[in-house]
Amino acid sequence: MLIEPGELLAQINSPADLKKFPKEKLVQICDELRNFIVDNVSIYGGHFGASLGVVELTVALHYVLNTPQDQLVWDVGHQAYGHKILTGRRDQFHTNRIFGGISGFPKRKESVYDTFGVGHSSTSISAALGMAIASKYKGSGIQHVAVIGDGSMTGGMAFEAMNHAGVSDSNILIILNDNCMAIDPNVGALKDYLTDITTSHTYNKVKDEVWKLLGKFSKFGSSAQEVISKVEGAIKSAVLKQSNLFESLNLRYFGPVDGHDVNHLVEILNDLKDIPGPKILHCVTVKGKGYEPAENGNQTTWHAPGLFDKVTGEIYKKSPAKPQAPKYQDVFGHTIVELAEQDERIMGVTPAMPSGSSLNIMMKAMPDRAFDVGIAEQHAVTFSAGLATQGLKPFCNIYSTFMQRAYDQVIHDVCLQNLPVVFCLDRAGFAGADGPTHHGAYDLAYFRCIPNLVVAAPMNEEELRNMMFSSLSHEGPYSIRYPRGNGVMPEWRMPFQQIPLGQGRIVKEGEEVAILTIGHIGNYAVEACESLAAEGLNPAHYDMRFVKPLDENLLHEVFGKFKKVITVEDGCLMGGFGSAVLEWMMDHEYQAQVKRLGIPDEVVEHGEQIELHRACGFDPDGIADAVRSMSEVAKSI
Ligand SMILES: Cc1ncc(C[n+]2csc(CCOP(=O)(O)OP(=O)(O)O)c2C)c(N)n1
Repeated sequence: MLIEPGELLAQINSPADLKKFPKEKLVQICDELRNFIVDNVSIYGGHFGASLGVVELTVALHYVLNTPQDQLVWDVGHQAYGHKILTGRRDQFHTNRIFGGISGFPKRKESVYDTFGVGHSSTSISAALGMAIASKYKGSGIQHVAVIGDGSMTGGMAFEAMNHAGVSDSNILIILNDNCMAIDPNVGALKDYLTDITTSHTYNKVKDEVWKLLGKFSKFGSSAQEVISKVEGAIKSAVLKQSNLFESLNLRYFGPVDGHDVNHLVEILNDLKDIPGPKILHCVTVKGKGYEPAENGNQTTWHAPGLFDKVTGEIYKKSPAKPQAPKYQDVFGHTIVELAEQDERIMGVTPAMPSGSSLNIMMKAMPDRAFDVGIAEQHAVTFSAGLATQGLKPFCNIYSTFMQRAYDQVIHDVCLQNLPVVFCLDRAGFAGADGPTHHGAYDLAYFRCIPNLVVAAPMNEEELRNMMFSSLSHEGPYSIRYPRGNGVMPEWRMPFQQIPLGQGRIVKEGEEVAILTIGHIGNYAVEACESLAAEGLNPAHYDMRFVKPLDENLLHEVFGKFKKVITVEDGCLMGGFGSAVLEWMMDHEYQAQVKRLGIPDEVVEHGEQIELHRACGFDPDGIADAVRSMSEVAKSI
């Protein structure tokens, strides 16, 4: 079903069309844009609250800037739906995040208006600064704007970039979109600070005076600029500098302003165009603005609510007839509490993903033992290392894709010192609709080469629990990766059992071909074996459980018995589990025909997980096909 845009939005196929409207029409355009987002996301899904919160900012930016020549960089990009709709993608918007459709995030190859590919947070200031300095070097006078949320501002990269921007002599404009939320409520001292300056009366009074002066002078060219600098210098350095974090980094600070007053935003952005140097505009917005349930309800739920009834605000829930297997993240969330009740060394750490990782269960049950440290993966890892030096047992839960941020910390701060941190890598393997920026494709390969680090992956809920339990008696770092979504065991609360380090298991005896799997994807092999049985084929199946250390006894058994081996992993083929098996085979001078199934060396786009597994040939049919293609029995049938 195609959603009809409103009367004015229907006429906007590019920012140039938007500019044709007089300022008086901008409020109506914002309303229509907001409605279009609500209509589409309620039916087709996607991120929600963040885009509603920046509707006015998006319209104002495209109204004032000369995009795509002027460079607009969105941080994370989950809030850029309005931007996509105004920049020529209105009629494709219903394909957002769907296999073969447009991406849920800005993407350079999708549009010239998407100046920088995003998905991971806190990159926008660095990227925009690079662009600004490049344009200065080339002598072009274009504008550079980074739009960054208060959550993303907690990421170290944002600070590193501001530290550079403050001495850069560039004209970059940073827009801080402050809605007090990350996915969960934002955390940390910066959040408190932003709340303070947003609500302080004295501060705002002084700021308003400065603003008025700037407004008066900025229109009158360069001599006026000098006056501004002097006035600013006198007032700001006396009153603001000591008290303003951004000013002390040499960024001119403007705001806080109401991020939902589109006409005022247009005025301000026009004024700021004439003010040289690096600057920051602090906009106060409301996540979910304009859609009552999202604005006033649970903003975390409405970050990405799934499909919902636009009129009643009811989020559709599947109510399956028979009991469902739980999500892996919930098995983690409940199990860590269960273990922590028995073992007082256990602590929980998440960088800004309490709900996504289900660590919020522990944060609620044991608030002094579970920490949301902000969007700060590097810090989360080294902070965990610090806890471990003191005899504690931190479980540091980070999505596989975001762990890429903290690679050096894993090596340098944890593994070289052999500290007993347990890494739980959620969303490992294909992430699904979020696409390539979020696929947890690389962790098996990038963890496998680090000394001391155990690399484990459960095939089901019971194994996840037992690996968490077993990691407690391990003296060094231990990683456990599991995918997004549900497991396979509705009855999952089994008593804990030790899994000896590096011990795999045989799932099914068989003949001719052996399938070796790692992690949850092993369940596809089970399905494949079932369908092959109907054809008279009987491959063996091994759940290896560990990529490091590999189960050498099991591998001797496999390569002693089978001359045809298939490895399956929901991870990159280069350097991953299959590579580990091949290396082992060569080192032990076995000869076998080995077929590796997994993620190829290319950027795999977004889609449902099963669609992507199918596209890469390791869904149940793909595994069955691999067995058929290797099997002499199959050829003789
Ligand atoms: C490096 C990294 N860690 C975690 C995430 C997951 N994530 C996506 S959006 C988001 C919250 C961003 O908050 P903010 O920047 O304030 O934007 P808002 O959603 O509030 O508009 C988080 C933590 C991410 N995208 N990148």
